[in-house]
Amino acid sequence: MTSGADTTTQSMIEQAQKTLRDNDLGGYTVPTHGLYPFQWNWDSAIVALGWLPFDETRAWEEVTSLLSAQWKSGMVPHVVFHRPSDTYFPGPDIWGVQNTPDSTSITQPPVLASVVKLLHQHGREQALSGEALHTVVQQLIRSHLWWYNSRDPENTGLVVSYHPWESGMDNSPAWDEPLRAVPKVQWSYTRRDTSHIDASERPHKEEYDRFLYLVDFFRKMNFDDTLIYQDCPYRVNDVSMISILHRGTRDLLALCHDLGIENAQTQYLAHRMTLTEEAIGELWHADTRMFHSKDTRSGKLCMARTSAGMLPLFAGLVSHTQLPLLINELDHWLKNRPFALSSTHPEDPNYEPQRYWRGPIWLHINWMIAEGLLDYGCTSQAERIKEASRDLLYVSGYNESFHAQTGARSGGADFSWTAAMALYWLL
Ligand code: 9WN
Repeated sequence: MTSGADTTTQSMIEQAQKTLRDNDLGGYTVPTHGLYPFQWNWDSAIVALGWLPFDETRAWEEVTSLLSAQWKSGMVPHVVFHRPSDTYFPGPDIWGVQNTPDSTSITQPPVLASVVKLLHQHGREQALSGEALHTVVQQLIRSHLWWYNSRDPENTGLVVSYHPWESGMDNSPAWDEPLRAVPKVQWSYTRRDTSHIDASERPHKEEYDRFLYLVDFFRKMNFDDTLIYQDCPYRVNDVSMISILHRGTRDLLALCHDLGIENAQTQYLAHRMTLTEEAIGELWHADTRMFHSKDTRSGKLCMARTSAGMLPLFAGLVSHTQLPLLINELDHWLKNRPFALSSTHPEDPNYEPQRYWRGPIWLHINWMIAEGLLDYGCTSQAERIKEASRDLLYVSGYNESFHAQTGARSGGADFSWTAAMALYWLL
């Protein structure tokens, strides 16, 4: 006889699998229909983990379809426009990239290498192996070499991001200051996001005006990495990007080691990791006792307190002196809050519990922080974040994100990465 709890869990699993199947457009999974009708980079990486427990072949297809859009330079784009749709803005006409398949000209946090390592490690059928697996690993090596060479050409140890969309945390208050230096685009446009979702949950027009200025700028620079590095008005050491890249490189090198791939490229990646380990302290602030992004144009830290500041845990970049201070901050953040972890600290002046990356909770961020906590032996905090994440599923289902105070839906419904986190991590 199955208990009530088992029946509920079973039906949650079925619902999560159905969410992925419904969002499957054949080889790639859209985040949700309408609002996001294309393939997004870090969404697909997370979604591959969700496919893993019930369709391993399909999990690998998510990876290979994303990598099919890799640029000659090695960059894996942030959105791949495999087929047309008019429910999202800006589409391929605005980006002006002419590749096959079509894509945007920027990237997103490179969590893919860590995911590939997990698929290889936990896959029961070894659904991708031999030559095909080697091809994926070579593509990832090229991607990570591109990251370091084109986003940190001066060997500072800290790569830069050129657009809030690259961070995947579009309107985080961390970007308020660096975005102010970006002019507003001069042409008029019609947003599509606010026809799907209430405007109170989305970025403001002033932010979109600047997002679009940058899109134009990349096009005017002919997408040239060197020119963009020199002249981009927005150039930020994004602490989440840096942490995810660092963890990804570590996982990629471990995978290479298992597969017997050791050469000048892997040695070079290992060297780049040491540069990051030496430089990460620049992003630590003694008063807030956490990590922050840095605006490389002004040289100032972005002082908003955001969940990104916990991601160095995922990368193993927190020193033993910083660890107790950071954990103390986390404990305070979690204390007396029914849900966790808000994307912006509730005591930060820019906190808005319903507005996208200024408050709502995102489960893939929780997963990365919890993984990092486990690596550091902080099991009670990891368990607390995991339980709080599970609670959100039971309170309001497979949403894009969750209102930081009520746990209600924030953003789109029937969302792929939340269903994936349920299947891989929570249920
Ligand atoms: C722009 C798809 C993506 C996520 C990002 C999230 C949001 C897009 C948007 O949706 O960004 O890339 O139009 O708001 O911020 O993290 O990958 O789910």
